[in-house]
Amino acid sequence: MKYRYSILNAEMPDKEDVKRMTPNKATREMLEHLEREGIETAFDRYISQQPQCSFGLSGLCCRRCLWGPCRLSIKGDKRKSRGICGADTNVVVMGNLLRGLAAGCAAHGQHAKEVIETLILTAEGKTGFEIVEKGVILDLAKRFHLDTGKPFDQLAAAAGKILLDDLSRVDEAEMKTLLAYAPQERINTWREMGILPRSAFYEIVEALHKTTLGGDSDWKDLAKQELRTALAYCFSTLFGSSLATEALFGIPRPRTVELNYGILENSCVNILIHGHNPPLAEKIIEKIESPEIQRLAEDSGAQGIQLAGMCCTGLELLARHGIPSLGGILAQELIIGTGAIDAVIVDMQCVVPGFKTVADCWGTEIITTSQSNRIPGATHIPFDPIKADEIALEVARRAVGAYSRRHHSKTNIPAVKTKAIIGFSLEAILDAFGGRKNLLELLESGKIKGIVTVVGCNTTKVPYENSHVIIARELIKHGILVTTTGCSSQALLNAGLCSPAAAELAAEGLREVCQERGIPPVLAVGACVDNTRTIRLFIELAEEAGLPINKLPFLFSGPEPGNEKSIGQGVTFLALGVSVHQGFPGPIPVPIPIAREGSDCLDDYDRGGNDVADFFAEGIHDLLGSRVYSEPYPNLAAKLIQMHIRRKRLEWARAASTH
Ligand code: BF8
Repeated sequence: MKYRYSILNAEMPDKEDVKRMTPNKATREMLEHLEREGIETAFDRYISQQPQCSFGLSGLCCRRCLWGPCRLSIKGDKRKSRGICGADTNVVVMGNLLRGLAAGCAAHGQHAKEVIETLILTAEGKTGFEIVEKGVILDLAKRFHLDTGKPFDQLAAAAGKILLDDLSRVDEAEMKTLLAYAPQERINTWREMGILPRSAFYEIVEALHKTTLGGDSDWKDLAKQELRTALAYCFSTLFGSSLATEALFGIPRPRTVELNYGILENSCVNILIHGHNPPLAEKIIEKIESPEIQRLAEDSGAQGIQLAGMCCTGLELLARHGIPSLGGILAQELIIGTGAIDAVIVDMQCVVPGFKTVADCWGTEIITTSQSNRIPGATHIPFDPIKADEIALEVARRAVGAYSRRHHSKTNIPAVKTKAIIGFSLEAILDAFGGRKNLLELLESGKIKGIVTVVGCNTTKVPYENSHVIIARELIKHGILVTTTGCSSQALLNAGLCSPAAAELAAEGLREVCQERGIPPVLAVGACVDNTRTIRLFIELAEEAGLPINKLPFLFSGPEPGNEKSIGQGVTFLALGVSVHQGFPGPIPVPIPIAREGSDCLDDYDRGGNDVADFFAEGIHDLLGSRVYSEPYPNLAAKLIQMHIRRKRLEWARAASTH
């Protein structure tokens, strides 16, 4: 590893490290191909940013007001331990973390808003969509204590309005989705701590308000706002998006798929669908199958149309339709760099600006469809749920029309394909294990040692996808079942860990269970908002055990944090009582080492301190029964997680024997 950050006890890779350590052969091939072509990607721009600012990396840079930026130091000159306004390191670190969480909550919040609005308009008969999973609405209606004797469409609209209210309420009231899904023990704990939220949008505003110049200077109160905002994030933006999407487009069921770069076809129109919000994408794939669009493709000389997905819209299409997804956030420039993508249709979030530059090198058509995500030079055809049919047709025509402009001599498609089973919704997981009672018994007997959800983004700060794959592989090797979402799931899918054949890599008990049931030891659960499925699984199992979630052998791991959205994921699980492992750079700050007194060696550091980091590693455990483990190196992280699972199993056995 080339770049060492002694103060953070971390190392970052150069591009050679990435090529050597990334687990997907196709990634390596594409990095080399683009290097030969002289095309720059995020992996190059990351090198040109070295060395990165240590203040920023450790959360000690405050640029919230116009007096700053202030760079706080905890060593050397004492006068620099506070910003110009007098804020100390705790306030700055906690405030930065809270602002990051609020931004992530806003992203998922806008996503939730669009899909919930589509649900309501559909229930009112104003769109060309249908509510295909009626059971989701009936279950919601029961949980929300609606009059289930009412006509279905009225129930659907009423349930949708509650989801929307939980997203945007300003008045003082408790969130109905939270009350409907969270375990009573947690609700009581959160109420006692004073962290029950009003709504996502309200808590975002309050988070920003509290962190303005001269606002809240009590870091412990900011920590409470962090937890409150995370609960709003979870029970509104995640639950709202995931449930409304399930109602509209169906609950995924397991199916076998083939994915990775090799599914692209030189002789077909290749269309990449990218972003997070599936309603328009659902309509587009419907239109792609229409005779008009198929004929258009044929007329331009193509042998067919190959759809592929990326990021979370890709994962939604993969889960429901088996449309292969190709990669996570850092793969977007590489995928376009194959030269085989004729058009990219993007909706919102995780669409990096650099990808347009790569697209321009190949003449790839970019079509943006969200008012929130514009790209200069792209074709913009904005989504409107009421006109979704005509918009989808226009987008499909435009995308297919791009095929005739492709330079066929310039394509480079890595011939790598991977098999996987996908579609493990909560219902599918429970079915696969014969119900929650059976799954709990498998956990209790130790055939399955624990369940860890490995999720989240990619970052250039670690060798691309290496941490996800090493951690998941080590966990299954030690009998721990893994669920996965987001870009992490893409890494694990492409690495073959979501294939039933991966059971061979698992410890004996887990291997037997997977082989008996024909399932993989790593279950691809869906998009990032579908972390709700793992949350609901943990809630179901805790309910079956008659214990709080924090007593069971579960853990959340985010090995390669990147987007601000990932902060809320981790803090949500913490609030639920599930401990969190964060890789590097963790959204939750790690203790900052202090240079040893009298030593002039730059690498001679003590562990140091930081009240905020200590709170997340220790203090929070007394309140919620969970804690944060920070470990950048994946092999060590896997060991740490195994130790956590072992400790939880011992506690569980002790609790059972005293019952
Ligand atoms: O919501 S894992 S980089 S794609 S934020 Fe984005 Fe992170 Fe990927 Fe989907 Ni999630």
